[in-house]
Amino acid sequence: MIILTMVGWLYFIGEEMITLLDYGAGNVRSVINAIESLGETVHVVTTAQDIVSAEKLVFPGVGAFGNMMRILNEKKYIEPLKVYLESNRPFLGICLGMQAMFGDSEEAPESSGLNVIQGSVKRFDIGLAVPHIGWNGVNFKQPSRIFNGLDTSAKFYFVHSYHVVCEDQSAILTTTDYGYEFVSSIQKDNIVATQFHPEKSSRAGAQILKNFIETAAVQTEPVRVSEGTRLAKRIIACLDVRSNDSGDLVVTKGDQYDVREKGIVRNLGKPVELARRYYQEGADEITFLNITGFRDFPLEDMPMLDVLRQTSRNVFVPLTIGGGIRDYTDKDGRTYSALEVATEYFRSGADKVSIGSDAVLIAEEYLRTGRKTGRSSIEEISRIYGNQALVISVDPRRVYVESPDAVKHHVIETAHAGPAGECYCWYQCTIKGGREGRELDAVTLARICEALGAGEILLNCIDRDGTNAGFDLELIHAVHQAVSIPVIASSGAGCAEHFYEVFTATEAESALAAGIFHRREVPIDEVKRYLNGKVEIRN
Ligand code: 1PR
Repeated sequence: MIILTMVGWLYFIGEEMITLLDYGAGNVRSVINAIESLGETVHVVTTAQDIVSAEKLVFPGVGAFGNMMRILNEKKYIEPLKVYLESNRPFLGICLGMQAMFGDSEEAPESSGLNVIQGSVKRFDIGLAVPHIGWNGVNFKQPSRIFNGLDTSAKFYFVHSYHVVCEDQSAILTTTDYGYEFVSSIQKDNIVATQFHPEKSSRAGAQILKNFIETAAVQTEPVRVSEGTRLAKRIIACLDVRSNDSGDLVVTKGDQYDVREKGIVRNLGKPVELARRYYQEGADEITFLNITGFRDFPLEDMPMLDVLRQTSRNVFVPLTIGGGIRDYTDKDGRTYSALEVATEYFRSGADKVSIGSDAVLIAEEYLRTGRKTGRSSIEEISRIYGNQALVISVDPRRVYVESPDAVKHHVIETAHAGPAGECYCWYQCTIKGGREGRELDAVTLARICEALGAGEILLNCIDRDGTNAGFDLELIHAVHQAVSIPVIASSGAGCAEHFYEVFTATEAESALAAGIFHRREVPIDEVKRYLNGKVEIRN
């Protein structure tokens, strides 16, 4: 069937498939993978005509609002999108793809949105960590077929600093609570859009995508009116990856960052297989750290990109990758920017990237000059992909001092006295996987990185890494106090009680572990069973 629209666009409705609008920023691979895992074929938009001709259109907005609208304008996709939306064919907007439906956004006041739903986009203004990252629930406000088969306790993965303020009350499908109640999905006839990421929301998200695809499904009434939602504490599995001495890419694990045992790199399994296992056991996120990235340039280390591609085909929770994100000149003199490395990671299936060594050097430069250049990897990546996509991985080591003013760094009083009975310490930043200590403390680093655009801190601790002695609560508390972005507590988990301890004694939004999961000492589902009823988690 061929249809001529009022504004002259021709479209024909042919074989049913899902059309996906990829405007070239961020990770759309996971959306494609999630839809394909349901047995559907995905056609990626390459021309404006593809949008107008689509049967069912999915728009996974990624990155920052201003950049998204600029690219949509440059590609001349705005008019076709409006034509599509007016035609009332099935549409699913995700995250920024939902925000694009509105008139404008505080994130980029100079850019206009599509303005098909009345309202605007505002930054969270709350006393909680922003971005809002993690698994939260929804309060149903109207019937919808999109939530068929899901109960009111389902949680979905959010990662955003801005949310819509929907003036058209009839378009509000769900709300979510984070500091206050905000609109987490909208529905207007066949237009549905969610602030959360169905493609990263495990089985609950797959159900939403299935409901979107099966347009014949009946509307369901909300089972009951929910009484507020709560953000879950996240349990993250971390895979330190490197080539072993035979050149195979393996998951390894350090003991205070020393990954060799009797001179041989520990081999704890294959990255893709382990990631899949952790997903099935209930990990809320998976992090890969390419631990030799500081010396092996990741774009020459293609197996790591392949690990991401393969993992994102079967693992539908967020994937973070770190290691080697920095400017680099190869042996032929070709220069790559940190942004290019990050882009390659995103396009291979990463949802977030993490920067370690380069962040320390950037913060040192900032302290020296007192000004932002706008060109550091932190600023460039967060500008294009949004700060929610950028994690800073910190590798600090405890240094004891006798008094609070013994050094110019951020010193804390500690309950665990040093070897000479010192009651104070600071946390020295290191680079190159702990090999080189710098004159910078972890609290100052975190503060500067937040100011430059980082969205989350992955807080390791060399002293605790691999010890099973529990998280360094003093370090976590000190860094969390200094920033308003979420903090991932890392290093030292030895039992399920340690997770309870870190979530109750500190404000950490999530906790990461490696060794106990790799060695099957305490599986993820056991940690969750222990926390259930004591701490808000995703079941
Ligand atoms: O500096 O940007 O190239 O990034 C390199 C990345 O690799 C950094 O994020 C750095 O943390 C990481 N890394 C470098 N060397 C090592 C090493 O172990 N030799 N791993 C390393 C860091 C620490 C944690 C670990 C937790 C939990 N690994 O990620 O997973 O400590 O372990 P546990 O539960 O067993 O105690 P760049």
